[in-house]
Amino acid sequence: MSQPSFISPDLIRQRFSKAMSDMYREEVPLYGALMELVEQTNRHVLDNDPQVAQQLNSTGEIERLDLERHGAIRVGTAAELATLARLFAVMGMQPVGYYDLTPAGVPVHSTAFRAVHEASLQVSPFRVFTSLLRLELIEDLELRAFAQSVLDQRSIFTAAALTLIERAESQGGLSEKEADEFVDQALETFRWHHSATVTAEQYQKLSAQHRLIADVVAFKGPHINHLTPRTLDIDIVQAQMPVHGITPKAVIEGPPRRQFPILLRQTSFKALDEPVAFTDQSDTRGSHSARFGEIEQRGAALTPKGRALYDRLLNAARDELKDFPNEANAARYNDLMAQHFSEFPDTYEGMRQQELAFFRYFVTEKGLAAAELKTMTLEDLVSGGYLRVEPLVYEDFLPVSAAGIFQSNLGDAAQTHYGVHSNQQAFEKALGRSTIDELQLYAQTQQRSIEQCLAALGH
Ligand code: OOG
Ligand code: NI
Repeated sequence: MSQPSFISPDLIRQRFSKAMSDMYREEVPLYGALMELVEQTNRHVLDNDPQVAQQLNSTGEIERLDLERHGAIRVGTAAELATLARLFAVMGMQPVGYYDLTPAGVPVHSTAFRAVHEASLQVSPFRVFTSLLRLELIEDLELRAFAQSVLDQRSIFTAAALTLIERAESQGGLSEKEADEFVDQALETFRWHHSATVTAEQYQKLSAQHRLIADVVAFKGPHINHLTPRTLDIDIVQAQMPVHGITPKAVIEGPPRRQFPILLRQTSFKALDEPVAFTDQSDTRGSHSARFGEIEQRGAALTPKGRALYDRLLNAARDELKDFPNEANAARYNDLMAQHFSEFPDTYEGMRQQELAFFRYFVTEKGLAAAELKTMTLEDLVSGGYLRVEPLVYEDFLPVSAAGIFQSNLGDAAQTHYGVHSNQQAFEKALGRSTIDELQLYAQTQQRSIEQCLAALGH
């Protein structure tokens, strides 16, 4: 029997990401407006900033830029999370990182499903920030039991999606035709539903406990709540949003503006009020707000040392602000961030020398032409111009930023204080596997690139 030919998981992910974007553009017209603004901004930056254009060209990132986006979903049970992990695995996406959102008063913990190898990321960097509701944080036991029973009754995957997941697992992949069907079926899990699964009164009770609990429990599935394009200049987009009738949140999350971007900067517009029908209503006279718009700018991935410095400076600025950033203190927050972050070197070479960021190494023309380089160290090769470096792009999320994004959509009233904290073990038990440490992935990519360069130079 001939070997069946399977389509690569990377291509399934690429197709799925496109299908998701098409679906969301139809569901949320403002998403289309935001995409246009981001495209215009990116074109403007590429035309006017030769350094950025050159960097994106030389790393190949230019090819993924227009495809690049992340989505976010929230699920209610361990079984849902575990099956999602299997669904994402069909598309080559693994759970990377653990994010605890309870310090921000949001009763979830999360991971990001994404591709893990640089070659796969190049085909499609699509990621999904996935949160699991922590029902144990609902203090009202009756309400907790009610939420659990509603969640236990729903099935968020189509029968065909489940069959195709099993087939992919047992065959070791999917054929072209199966992959197309898988994309169609998987998409159904993330679709918006105008009809809720609870009565208006039940919804109110869940929502009064926490708006996020209502969002997870009262609907048929984990509707995608935003899909975020990557911009090359988030400050331009932030300033342009109001011109396009879109109101951004008060501050951009993440590091301040810099010459050489690091990690991740994000901003969003507030969730829309959307009509829904509760089970005791015949029409969509109710309303629910969950879906919002977000944009982000990605910069260099930081080493553990760089990340510790980032966390220290961010905390120092926030401590000095003495409050969550908001409309009233936004200008002061931006000043404090700029002051504190002046300590973080703002050149790639400075970050590399101090081992604050991860890099990818490339052999230069000069390196290829040179004969005897065997005795040179990596540093000699870089300073001699035989190798050049580009930063590795940060592929993950930031817990403080994620908290800010959650909060701007839930309203400040939603800042609950939870006594419990992170519980990665419980999360991984629900997930059915451990999460991958993102720092190791960057270290491996950097190491592979060094080894490839040294091999190419005959070391
Ligand atoms: C996720 C919020 C976090 C990000 O990019 O950090 C987030 C959610 O609201 O479900 O999207
Ligand atoms: Ni997001």
